[in-house]
Amino acid sequence: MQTQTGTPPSRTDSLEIAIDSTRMTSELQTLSTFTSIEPSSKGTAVTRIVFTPDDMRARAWLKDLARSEGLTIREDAVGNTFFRWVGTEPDLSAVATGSHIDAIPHAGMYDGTVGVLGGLEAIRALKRSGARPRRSIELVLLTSEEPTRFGIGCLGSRLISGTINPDRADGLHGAQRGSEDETLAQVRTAAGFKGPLSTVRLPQGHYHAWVELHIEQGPLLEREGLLLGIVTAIAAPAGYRFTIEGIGGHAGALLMPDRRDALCAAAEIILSIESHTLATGAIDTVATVGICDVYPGAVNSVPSRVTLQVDIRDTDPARRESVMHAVRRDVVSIATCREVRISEALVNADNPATCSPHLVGVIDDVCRGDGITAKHMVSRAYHDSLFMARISPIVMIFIPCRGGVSHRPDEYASPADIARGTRVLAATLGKLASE
Ligand code: HGY
Ligand code: MN
Ligand code: MN
Repeated sequence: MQTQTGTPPSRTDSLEIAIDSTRMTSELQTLSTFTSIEPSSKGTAVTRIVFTPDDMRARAWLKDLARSEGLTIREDAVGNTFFRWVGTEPDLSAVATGSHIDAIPHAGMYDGTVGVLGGLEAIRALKRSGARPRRSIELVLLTSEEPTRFGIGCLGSRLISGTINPDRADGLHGAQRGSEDETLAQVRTAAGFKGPLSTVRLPQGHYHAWVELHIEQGPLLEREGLLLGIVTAIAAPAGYRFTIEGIGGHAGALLMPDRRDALCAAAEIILSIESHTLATGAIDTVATVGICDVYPGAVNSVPSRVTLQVDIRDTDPARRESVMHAVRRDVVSIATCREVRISEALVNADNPATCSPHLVGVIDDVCRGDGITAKHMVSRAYHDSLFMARISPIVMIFIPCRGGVSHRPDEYASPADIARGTRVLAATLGKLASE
């Protein structure tokens, strides 16, 4: 059977794996409609926050697709959903693939979804090829990869890997303005996911291997004219929340010498973060202040309280910490000079992950067989794989995305690149499931 993409199907151990690219393109398009569609001149903007009606409709649609493929379905207490193709030796540890379908506000339609629908199509392609895997192959939809709703990313895979305390997770409050009163416990229960979060945990060795397909979310593959990336390491993210408390007042009557302007102090902190990050001279050290909440937020009122949410990442956690130490020294002097109170709260500080050399080698072999020159590379975006690495050997497959753009409506990956990545994924899963 020839693949619809017109490119030769991948061969693995005499199986002919053909990807139905037309169907994948249509399914990605359908999945992108489960959103509050914002008019955007730059492509299909997607907003799909975890446990919202859009997310729940998308999950239901996906479960229908999986059911029609004869996969068994299990949902855990936080909504991680496991679609399993049972192998001929079901007691063996399974081979897993998966990603997320939640999307940050005004995002694109490929981040995460390529890994979920790619995993489903990889299973379908293996079934069509006549493969009879020894090990079960499991597609996993992971809950809340994005930090939008509860302020910390990868909640589902953190709970699977025991990287977050279940009680702390259940007690997380809404991180979006106006949602501070809701907790994860309330929201997940209302969405139908009940039971203690401690039951989400999976043991070391639960999976034989974990392989995630994802868009690169960076420009390197396209810039170097390469068609596929094999991730060898995932950078370590950390999140901090700074609260600056000054004295508010009338924008006209409160004279400058009497001011304790919280936003001006916050501005100095933001620039301190940027300058100390640049001062490392390391391209792998990145920092962002993506949220700045100003209270009371009136044009004619001096800001009395500001909350900054900081996202800082590095392949080297010690270097990441050195940036924060330098920022803290500045924070002390900013607080003193401006007579404001500045407090810091840790959201998360994670270690990087190294991908399994064996799994990297398996994908190298598949790519050689397909005549694909693959690039070994670091992922600076974090992914659920970062936490699945705590319980399983992992690897990621990257496909190019136009201009390296992601987390924007104009995020784009071509049907040919998606089909190629899916075919390599299918061949890899087929090989691993016969180990
Ligand atoms: O922020 C990240 O790296 C991921 O896309 N959530
Ligand atoms: Mn993302
Ligand atoms: Mn993602």
